[in-house]
Amino acid sequence: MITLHHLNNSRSQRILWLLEELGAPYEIKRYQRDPKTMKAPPELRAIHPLGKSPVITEDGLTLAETGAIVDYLVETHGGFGPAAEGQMRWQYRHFLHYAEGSAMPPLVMKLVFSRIPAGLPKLLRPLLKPVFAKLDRIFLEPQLQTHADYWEQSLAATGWFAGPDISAADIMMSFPLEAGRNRIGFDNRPNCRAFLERIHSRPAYQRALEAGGPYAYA
Ligand SMILES: N[C@@H](CCC(=O)N[C@@H](CS)C(=O)NCC(=O)O)C(=O)O
Repeated sequence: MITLHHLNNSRSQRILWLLEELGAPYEIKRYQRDPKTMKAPPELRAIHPLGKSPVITEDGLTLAETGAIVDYLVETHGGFGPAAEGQMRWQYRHFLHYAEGSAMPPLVMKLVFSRIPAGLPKLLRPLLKPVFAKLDRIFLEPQLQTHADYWEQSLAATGWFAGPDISAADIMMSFPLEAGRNRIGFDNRPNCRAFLERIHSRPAYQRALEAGGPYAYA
């Protein structure tokens, strides 16, 4: 039986969703973020030295990192993997790695930049706030727009990221798009909006939400 070490309101929601899509038996061990720092509690470090979620344990295996867990679940349970042949197979691999490797870092930076000014000593705030605003404008925003344009274009052919049907690549990409809806904006990106509507209406997605508890991005 798989145990999912699930941190509330986190990337771990994707693993719950995949488990529900695959119909794999699992149990959840819950961890709550510190409401002030948003950090995971120290108990998660006892499971994996990085202390982050998601982590799964099964039969003596402890596995962290969403993409690796997705690979493990697709391989051990079948379904939601890449198309059998052709370029889409590699498109699937691309999005599996791209989601955390390239799309998430600037989205996380955007969140951090937006929070830093409020955490600074009061006297420094008026001095440093414009610095972060400028960094955001010249460094982060253009990158985020490039990523979101790429998503919009990638979804144009089929509405999915790697082929004619939903795959684990779409599950990996759900988190960047969910975070990107507010941090980048999809007003002029109908394919991204439709993707989110399509995934959010899936019964397995809904079951995963019920199992995982409050999730700010859905
Ligand atoms: N790239 C990793 C990121 C893991 C990660 O940063 N998880 C966040 C939740 S979204 C976390 O555990 N944050 C709590 C903390 O850093 O203390 C993955 O996809 O698994």
